[in-house]
Amino acid sequence: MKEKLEESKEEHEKRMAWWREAKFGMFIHWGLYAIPAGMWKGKLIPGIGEWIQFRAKIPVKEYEQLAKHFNPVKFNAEEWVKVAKEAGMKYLVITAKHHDGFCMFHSELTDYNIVDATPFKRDPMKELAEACRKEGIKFGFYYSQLLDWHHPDGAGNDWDYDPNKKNFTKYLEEYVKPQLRELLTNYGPIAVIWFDIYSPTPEIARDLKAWVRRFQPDTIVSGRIDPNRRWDKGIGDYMERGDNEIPEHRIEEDWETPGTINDTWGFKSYDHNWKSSGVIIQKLVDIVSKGGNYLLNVGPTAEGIIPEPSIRVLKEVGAWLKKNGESIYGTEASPIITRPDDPYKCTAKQGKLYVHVLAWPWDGELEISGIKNEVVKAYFLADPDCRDLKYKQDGEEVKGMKPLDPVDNVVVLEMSNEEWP
Ligand code: H79
Repeated sequence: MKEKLEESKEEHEKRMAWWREAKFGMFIHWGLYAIPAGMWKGKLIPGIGEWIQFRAKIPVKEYEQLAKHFNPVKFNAEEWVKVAKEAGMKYLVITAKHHDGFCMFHSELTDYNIVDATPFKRDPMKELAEACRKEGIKFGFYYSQLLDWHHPDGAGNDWDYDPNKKNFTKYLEEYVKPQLRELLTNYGPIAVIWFDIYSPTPEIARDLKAWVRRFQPDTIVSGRIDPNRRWDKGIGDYMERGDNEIPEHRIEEDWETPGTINDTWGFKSYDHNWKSSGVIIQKLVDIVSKGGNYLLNVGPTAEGIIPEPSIRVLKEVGAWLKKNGESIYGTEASPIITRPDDPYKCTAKQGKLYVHVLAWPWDGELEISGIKNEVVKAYFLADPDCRDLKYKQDGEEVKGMKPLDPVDNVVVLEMSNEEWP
């Protein structure tokens, strides 16, 4: 392997600074799979929508035909980025190439890309990169480095190609790397390259990471570049949890949970299992209280529309964040250990503990323990007047507070000095 990489802790810390502040990002899964949208030849294909080619074992020659029908005339980059911005999301990661191998960007390496193979002929990644820059949203690419069901040497498709005849090194050196070079040189600053499951060996993972660094040293590389499914950071810049998986406890390292609003990443016409905004807010709080980031997915249609139920949820989350964002952005994980059945979760900044009360106790009085400092004021974050909440402090216990909001009442406890938390 040719690429070598040595870098200091300072370089790493500097690279991660915006990401640690951001907490909440938009994931976008968009590709040819949005056309069948979970149905093939009249049959419902179970599972996540972007896996349809695999699940239905659709031959490349047939699946390729979808490109001729991909014409998302309703796509509007600025509208999408505004949806993310209004939701309070600070970064956006979109599928440049998913496992089906279709390139949603203009590539010189293959004609199997949105500019050369579709009637649409535009490069939506260019438009999104530009819109993100305008709106101050960080922009990143998802890139499937292992699985490619279209490329004869990519992994995963053994219904068209004989696995014994595949040359993965050739795919990597002559296809993946040049494509990464395109993504890292043609679209301005790239905040994240989101590699998915998993590089075949640690050597390949390190080589790919160094390859990314060569073009944009500030680009954050996702944890799934690592072949080990272990949860420690490993080769990427941060730890990526499993899809929709939230750890039980606080984790000291940087980590992220990618999540869906319904049960699919790529659009499926009949997946109506939408989580409510309340559930999404509580997941965001849970993740941030444990020190993580939440990368929440939308799966736009083949016309280029983000499904209306997603938009509604995101608007409601954004409205909550407008009032309560101080308790999310730039916060630290909870200094108090909470158990899954505790009615509250915490985030913190110097001198302030944000107590997210997810379910106000039935008797109507909140009790918080483990407060290792004197509380001098308590109020609801959502209250513009910061009116005093009545409480009693008894050692490490603070009790007697009554609720305001049905979903998450953020109570701010201001400390007498900034030594804790
Ligand atoms: O991009 C999204 C997924 O497509 C991708 N990661 C997120 C962010 C992903 N790649 N692999 N996986 C998820 C694991 C996939 C497992 C399954 Fe299946 C795919 C379960 C059902 C379909 C494997 C193939 C087991 C059954 C069929």
